[in-house]
Amino acid sequence: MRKAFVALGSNLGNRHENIETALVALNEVAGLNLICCSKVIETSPFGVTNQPDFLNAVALFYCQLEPLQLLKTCQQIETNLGRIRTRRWGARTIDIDILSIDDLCINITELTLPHPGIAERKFVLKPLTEIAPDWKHPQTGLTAKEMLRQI
Ligand code: A4P
Ligand code: MG
Repeated sequence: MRKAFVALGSNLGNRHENIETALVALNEVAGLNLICCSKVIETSPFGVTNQPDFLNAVALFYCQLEPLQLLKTCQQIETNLGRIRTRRWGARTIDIDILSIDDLCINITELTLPHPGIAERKFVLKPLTEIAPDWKHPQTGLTAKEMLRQI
């Protein structure tokens, strides 16, 4: 069965509850089973910096969904949790990004895998390294631990 790493972020409303609710909702989907989740960390906003601090976490799931089904599932849960898409990188109740699904490399309009921002985002690499230090980026061959050391 495939394994999917998913990044969660929230900087609006009850941030802890948003992350918790998203994890529960993902785990309730048929074909998704939570294996583990990192600690939730507080991080300064990256990109658009004049917005509240984020809580971030990374979770690992067994995934029987096709990649685009997983994307739609994440987006549906974002919508259910009251996310309103405003500007790119803006404040949000919940953001659910797919970091990777096994070693799949996908580059279509709706979905890029692995997620293109992994190597430059400490708020992703820190929790990813906590739960999977030896996870290897299929294109660069670098592990999570090595990428974290480089930023
Ligand atoms: N998309 C393509 N690949 C993926 C993927 N692997 N996972 C497409 C999820 N979505 C993917 O996403 C925009 C489009 O990306 C979607 O339509 C999907 O088809 P979105 O969630 O609607 O918009 P967004 O999240 O505002 O844009 P983006 O580019 O995903 O931003 P990020 O990368 O999510 O950054 N600072 C801290 N400290 N912590 C954060 O969590 N997050 C962001 C948002 C900015 N700064 C942050 C944090
Ligand atoms: Mg996103």
